[in-house]
Amino acid sequence: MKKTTFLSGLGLIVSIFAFTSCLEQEKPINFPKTDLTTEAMIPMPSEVIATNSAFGLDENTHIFTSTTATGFPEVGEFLAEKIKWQTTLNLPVNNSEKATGSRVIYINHADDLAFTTPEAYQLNITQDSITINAKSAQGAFWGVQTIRQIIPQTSNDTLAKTKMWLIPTGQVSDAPNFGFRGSMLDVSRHFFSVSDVKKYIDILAYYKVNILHLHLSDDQGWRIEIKSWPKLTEVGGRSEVGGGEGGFYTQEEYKDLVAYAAKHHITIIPEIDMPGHTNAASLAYPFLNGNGKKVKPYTGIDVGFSTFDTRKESVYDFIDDVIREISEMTPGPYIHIGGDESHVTKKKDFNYFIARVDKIVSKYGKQMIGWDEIVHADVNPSTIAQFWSNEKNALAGAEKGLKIILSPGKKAYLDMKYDEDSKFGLKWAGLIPVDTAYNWSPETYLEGITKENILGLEAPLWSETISNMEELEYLAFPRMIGYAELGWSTEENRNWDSYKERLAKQTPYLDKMNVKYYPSERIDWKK
Ligand code: TNX
Repeated sequence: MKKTTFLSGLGLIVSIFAFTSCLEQEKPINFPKTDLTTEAMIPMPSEVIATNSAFGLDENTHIFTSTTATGFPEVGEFLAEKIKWQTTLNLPVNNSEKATGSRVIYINHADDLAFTTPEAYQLNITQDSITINAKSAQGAFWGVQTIRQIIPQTSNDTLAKTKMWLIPTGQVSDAPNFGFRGSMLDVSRHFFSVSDVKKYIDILAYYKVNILHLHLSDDQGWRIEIKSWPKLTEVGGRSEVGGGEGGFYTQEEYKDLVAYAAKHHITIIPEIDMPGHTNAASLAYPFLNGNGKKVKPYTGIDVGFSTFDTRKESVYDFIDDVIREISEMTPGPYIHIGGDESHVTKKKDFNYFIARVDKIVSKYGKQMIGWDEIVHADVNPSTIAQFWSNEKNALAGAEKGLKIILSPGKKAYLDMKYDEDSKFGLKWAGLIPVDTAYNWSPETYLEGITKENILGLEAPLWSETISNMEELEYLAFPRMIGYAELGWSTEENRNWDSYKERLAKQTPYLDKMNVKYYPSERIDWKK
């Protein structure tokens, strides 16, 4: 272990004395041999060293955190909550009065470590203590996920008087390969409730995903309340694919989702797709429409027929209001403005439109993201292009110096069927079985694009064919777990044979979360 400052704050020091004196009175336990390197951790950490003994997590274990560093006590509370869920143990957090136990988990702010990114963490597990060192609460939070993944399912009831969950000892040093690791949910084609999205966030966080992009508007429905334009949700929110009732998030609900994501160290990226994919907005306010046709409600799944009128000033006033209200509710740095498949917008109008919207997004202090079609417009150098299908666009974007998010349809589209028999999904980009989803490298996928050009990786889940959580989970899992590893682990730490073994052992977690994942036959699921 490198030199660290474990002990921050007098309270922590006092409590450790209390623990040490208790420790002396306890009989040594003969722990069975363990091997931290063979634990089913996903994503695979950068470095794992096993020391072959165990930390006995039991009712006498206490959690302490740095108390002055922002967010650390909350990370401690989060760990306590999840340990309770996993084991029923009710562990005190930063409570030295209750400190009668023998084992401690420290979540420690370690500023002096040469962590390369705020998301890095180190984990040191001995028989007596587990220490997470991190320079930010986010790093500590990812360290907590690693701990959760190595707590065994069952306790060992023969070693001591109390039930003990034996955590293998050793060290983990870990940092993400990409700082942007995301998933997207299309809540427009079919609406998904706040509680559905929260469940998705829970699972993403467990696998260290840090971005959730919400596709909030499309031809079939507008899903976010905009106070200055109320008909967007009153009229535009009342439909979805197949004729269902639709729905939308009030601003309060959206803020609640953003806060829930933040508690899980996940940034929400809101997307308002334009100038195409705008039938629902134009249905609410017909002056926006630029395709020359009468606007009617749309519940089909074809794309490319709608457009805003890009040459009308009032359209930009409308967009200014929408971006302002959304920016005010979104603490994250990004606003996604869509830009895909605007097949009925003339090229020069499209580029004019994107450049104007780019300026509006900057005006509200945000960084714009658009689908790869936006790269030909005159945009800010900090604007980001999301590659989904057109490699030339991605290259042109990179040549301009724009960062690229990789979401290649053929590899990373969660809405593609696994195989011909898949119950849900589309197949325009091909079939994507679990191994195809995993076996590619973001670093080298696009010729001419290097790691420096890449912001990160995102796997989108479009919802034309799914309308409830069970169907969502069928398409998202297990593939999303593989994308989490592709985003976090370096190329030398990724390997299908190792991954498929570790994936097979995710069943206790997925089952306990009641996730209806697709039980691919390519995985030897552990029951
Ligand atoms: C293409 S990907 C779209 C979406 C569809 C998706 C279905 C992208 C930027 N546009 O509008 O939902 O295919 O797979």
